[in-house]
Amino acid sequence: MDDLDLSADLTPPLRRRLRAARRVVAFTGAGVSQESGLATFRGGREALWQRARPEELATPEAFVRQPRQVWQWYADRHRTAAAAAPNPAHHALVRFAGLFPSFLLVTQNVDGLHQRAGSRDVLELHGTLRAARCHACGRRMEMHEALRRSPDEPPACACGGLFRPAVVWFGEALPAAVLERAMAAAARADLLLAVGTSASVFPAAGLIELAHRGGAAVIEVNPRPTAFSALADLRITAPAGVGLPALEEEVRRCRRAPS
Ligand code: BV8
Ligand code: ZN
Repeated sequence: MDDLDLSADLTPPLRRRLRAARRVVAFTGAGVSQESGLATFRGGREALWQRARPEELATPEAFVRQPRQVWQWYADRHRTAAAAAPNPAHHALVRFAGLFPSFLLVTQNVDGLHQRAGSRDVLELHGTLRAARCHACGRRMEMHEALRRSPDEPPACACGGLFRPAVVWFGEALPAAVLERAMAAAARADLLLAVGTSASVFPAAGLIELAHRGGAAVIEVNPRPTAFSALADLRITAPAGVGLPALEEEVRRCRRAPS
């Protein structure tokens, strides 16, 4: 599937909303990095969780119980993310930022590909794989430095604690300021793009409902349905690397048209 023609999918009311939209939020999940070769968490054959269940690896309890295994899983994901390249979906989102007066990219991903594609001011709700932090005192270090020092087990901190990836695990609170900013933007948005997310993890997934309740148009870009598909004003059932450039084409057409 190369070019996708969405012209028949956009109703006149939706076109009017796209033309008038001023405040836009893009909310992304693992699916936006799938075409970069990174495994998603659920669904696909290669899904990360099929090899290991979330509670086994992405929780503080797992880290305390089996620090080496958790560290090695993230070391592996850091290596694959560092070797991956942003795909057309990431690049399209960089261009989207220039189409509206206000645009905010909120991601659940920890792979840093949005930033490497050139997106600025990315809100990382679930932290980042590019940094490590001490599980006891919070001291931070670049992940590549932590892995250089200790590829097979978590490096020890001067405080006696162990370094862990600076991601948010299940049962851990999301960074409060980041979540508040994302929620405030979603509640005021005219348009929310939900791209490549199963919308199955909270409180992040709550952003979609929040935007919808605030009156935003919701566009979902995902080859498969999700729990929030019913809220969507438009569902683009295609890979994000195909669907987003096609949507960008329609948005440019709507916003060039005389108001
Ligand atoms: C919290 C970071 C409370 C690490 C992740 C019991 C105890 C505590 C909490 C809970 C509990 N039970 C439930 C909860 C809430 C829990 C939760 O939501 N659980 C779920 C499973 C029900 N949430 C939490 O624990 C959160 N914290 O509640 O703390 C608290 C409050 C105050 C004080 C203390 C505590 C923390 C949640 C964050 C967990 N961390 N990751 C890491 O990455 O390893 S979650 C993990 O799943 C990823 O971050 C990911 O972002 C997230 C969601 O997954 P998606 O990104 O959506 O990816 P997924 O694979 O699911 O879907 C991919 C989609 O893409 C699919 O729909 C597919 O169709 C589509 N796709 C595929 N290819 C493409 C595509 N789309 C487009 N193009 C393609 N090419
Ligand atoms: Zn420490």
